[in-house]
Amino acid sequence: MSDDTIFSKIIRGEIPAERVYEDELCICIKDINPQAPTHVLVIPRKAIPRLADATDEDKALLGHLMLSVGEIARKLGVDEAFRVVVNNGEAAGQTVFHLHLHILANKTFSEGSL
Ligand code: DGP
Repeated sequence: MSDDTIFSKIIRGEIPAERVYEDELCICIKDINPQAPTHVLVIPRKAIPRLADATDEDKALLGHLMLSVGEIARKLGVDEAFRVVVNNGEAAGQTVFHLHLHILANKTFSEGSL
């Protein structure tokens, strides 16, 4: 698995993406293939391939990503109802092997289901 995924290229500004938020540790971009009216990706600048590859060293970063989700949801005006999804591994639907959190909102979610 290469560290040099499409997301690393987006972080470096080599490939364009619509950024909705960024700070020293992460960026947030609109998903190119949205699965909901609001669908953005929170991507750490550090290239961790999968959530399962994160280590103790990444504790503060993972906390930062979760807090950023809340901040971004508020910024987008969707903080009353959104879902966060992390696909880990090809069999779970992961296609880009650089950790990212999907934020999905502005759609009707069925109660009690994923
Ligand atoms: P996942 O299946 O969890 O690995 O999600 C990868 C997501 O990344 C998928 O929803 C589509 C999105 N994506 C892939 N390539 C690009 C790109 O070049 N630009 C943007 N904005 N999103 C991308």
